[in-house]
Amino acid sequence: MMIFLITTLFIGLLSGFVTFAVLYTTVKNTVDDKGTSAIDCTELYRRHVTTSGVYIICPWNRLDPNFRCVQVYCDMETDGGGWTVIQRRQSGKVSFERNWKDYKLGFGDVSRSYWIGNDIIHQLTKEKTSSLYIEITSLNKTNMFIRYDFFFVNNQNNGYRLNVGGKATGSLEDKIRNAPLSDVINNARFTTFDKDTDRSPGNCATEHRGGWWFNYCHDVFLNGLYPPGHWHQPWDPPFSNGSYVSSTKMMTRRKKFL
Ligand SMILES: [Ca+2]
Repeated sequence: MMIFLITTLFIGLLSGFVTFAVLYTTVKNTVDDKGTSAIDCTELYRRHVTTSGVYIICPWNRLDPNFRCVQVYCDMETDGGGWTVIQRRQSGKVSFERNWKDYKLGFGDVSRSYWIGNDIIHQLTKEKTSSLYIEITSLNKTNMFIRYDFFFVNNQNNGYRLNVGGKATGSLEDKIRNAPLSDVINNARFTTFDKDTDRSPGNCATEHRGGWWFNYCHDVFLNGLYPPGHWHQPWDPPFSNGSYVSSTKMMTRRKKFL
């Protein structure tokens, strides 16, 4: 009996140690010496972290009751680097057909496909000095992109309202602002299947199977059903449906970086 107890205790301690060692190694590999308290990837870049990958950022002030740290993907190469990736699709393994709470807090796998969380997007953009970069890669590996000089997402009380502004540059047309009136999604609030804030009599998130900033409904929608599902108008034109979309990426960077 005694030997059994000692063996059980030993195995317990060993597995605890292994778990700790794995966690420690994972975290250690994703953060450099100064990286633990960076508020975003822009700050990490300023600290000379120039390799794209998964890092830990803490977007809230330590005194803020909402303070928490999260793993994110930092793009340190595109357009000068320093970008915090807020949305990424690389396969259909992660479903984007999610409720309000999931979109609020974030979901998915930061090294592949994920949504960073609307609270975090607000936190990253609330200084109102951020820009937005969107990239869509087609099946034949052509990258198309657009960069908005201004990007701000409101807080939850204001429905996570989307606001892009300033100059838009890139190979994609500005379909967030320049779409038929009922499809303009700039200034739209966020809608999920369990929270309808769009102007359609139905629910655009239910109809198109993903949460997003909808009007009635959209010409831009990066959270639709990943192929081979029917993904309606990811970025129309040129992507009137998702069958030629291979991957997408949305990311933000504070202007102070420049
Ligand atoms: Ca509606």
